[in-house]
Amino acid sequence: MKRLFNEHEARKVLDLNGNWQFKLDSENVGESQGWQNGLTNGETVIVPSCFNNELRLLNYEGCAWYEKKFKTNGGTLCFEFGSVMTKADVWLDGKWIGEHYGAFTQFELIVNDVSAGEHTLIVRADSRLDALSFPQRYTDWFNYGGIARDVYLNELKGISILSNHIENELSDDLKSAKVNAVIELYNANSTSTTSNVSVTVGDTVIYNEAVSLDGYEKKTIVTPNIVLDNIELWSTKSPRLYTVVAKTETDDLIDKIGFRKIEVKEGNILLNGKSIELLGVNRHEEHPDWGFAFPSKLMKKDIDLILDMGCNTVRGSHYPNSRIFVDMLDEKGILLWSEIPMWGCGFSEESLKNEELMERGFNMHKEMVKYYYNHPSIIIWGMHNEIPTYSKNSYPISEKWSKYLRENGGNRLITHASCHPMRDGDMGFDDIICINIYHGWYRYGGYDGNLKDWDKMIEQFDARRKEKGWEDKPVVMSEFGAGALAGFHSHFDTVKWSEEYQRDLIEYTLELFHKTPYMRGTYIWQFANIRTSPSTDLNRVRYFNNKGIVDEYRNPKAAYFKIRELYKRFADEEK
Ligand code: ADA
Repeated sequence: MKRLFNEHEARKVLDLNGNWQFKLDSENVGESQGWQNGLTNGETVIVPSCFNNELRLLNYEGCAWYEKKFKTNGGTLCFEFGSVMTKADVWLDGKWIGEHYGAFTQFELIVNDVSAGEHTLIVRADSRLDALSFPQRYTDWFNYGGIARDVYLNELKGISILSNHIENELSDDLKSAKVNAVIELYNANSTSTTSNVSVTVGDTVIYNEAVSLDGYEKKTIVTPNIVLDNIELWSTKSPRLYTVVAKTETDDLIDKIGFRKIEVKEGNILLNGKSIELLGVNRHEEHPDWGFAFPSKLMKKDIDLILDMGCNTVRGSHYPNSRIFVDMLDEKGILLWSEIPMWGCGFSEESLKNEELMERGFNMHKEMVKYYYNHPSIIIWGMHNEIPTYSKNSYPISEKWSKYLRENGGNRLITHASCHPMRDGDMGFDDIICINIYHGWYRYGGYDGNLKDWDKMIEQFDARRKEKGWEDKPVVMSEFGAGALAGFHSHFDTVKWSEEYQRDLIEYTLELFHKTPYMRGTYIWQFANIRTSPSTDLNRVRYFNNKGIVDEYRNPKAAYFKIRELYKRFADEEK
């Protein structure tokens, strides 16, 4: 996949990005008309991209077909897709080779015994949202479609490495780490094969053994624990990364890891044993000109702005972000909250009882853990956002998912973002309690609709958490904010949509949360304006969610400078 470094030196990888043939299928008739055998009268588009950024397709939701011709040496091929929005079906030379559901995680399809020469790869991307989709039809971001992240072709030879997780546990004094690898292997030969398999972390070989697999067999090996002494920790101030190289006689996989410990103690969040206040923003990986096919240069710019504002963390709302973006966070020492696209209001109480739908969500968690496991920057797994957690239907889901993430997700804090703090039934499963509320912007029942509502809420929630015995769980304000139309100013601090109103609301709330002893972090909603969907009834002004601290072209609004002042002061106070 596209990373900040090459994942392979030994393996032959072909870049399948660039020109593809493209054809719209608004009636979904392509398969019955044989488009899987080849597209006629297609037009040329660039992959990766979202089709909604093509002329005339601004609001299109539905199927679109893509075709790419490529040459290969043949043998066993592994097609690697960074993200197809939302359902993908893939054909090779007219033969269906697999499918994938879910817009924001990568997937691979392996095909054996392919002849050398030219071949045709066809992808149908279906962006429709329905009762079984994540998110559901009703959502607050634009539902872009297409092949939004990179596509690569890997030629697999002999025993190949599909994935490699490095599990690690730090000693109490944080000076050494117990490490082992969980390596997923695949034999690309049709006959039984033996190969040496080795794993190196930094300069230390932690595994080096011969392994045998039957023809086309998949096998996962868990290597014994090795203790690494004198390790350097990964932290926000000194994000030390170690290179991990897994090798067989015919293949390799390179990755980076960091050693760090995240935990909660007596209501505090501790990174490497030291209390940290999370100073963050929510960020969608979206831009009106590229949709979710977000260019790496812009990721770098977002990170520069986020650091300039004094943030030490980002919430990847509301889905797994590109791996290369997470690499950048690893490198810069910025903490990340990663979650699946289970967006609130869209999910009804009834939908939580739909087993097929919930199985999809569970699978998305498994994929998120699979691909993002090694990134040290990810300190939080978010289960879901604003679903009806007051209903008994969400309880078994949060119970199952939190258990899975705790047992399989490495050293991370588990949470969900709740907009029902006073009646949420699932907070007991969380390591940190996360609250989304917009007092001063939206009006909530039982509140007056002004800034003073915050003080009342803080008092009420304090009483609830004490009554429930949740004093040890730090509370983080995971969403709050106000809309502002860039360039709209007012002398009156009561004029909503002005830059001043947004700035003053954020100043008020940040100061208040910072001085509230049980609160240990803030994620302002949101970093940049985003496009929203005209087909939902949210009726967003300009069809944008305008709560960005920067506008959609990354120009700062007045709040930007206030946040920079406050976050820098808060960070200094922590020292
Ligand atoms: C919710 C939601 C966000 C956004 C926000 C808003 O909290 O989680 O995605 O929609 O509200 O702007 O109202």
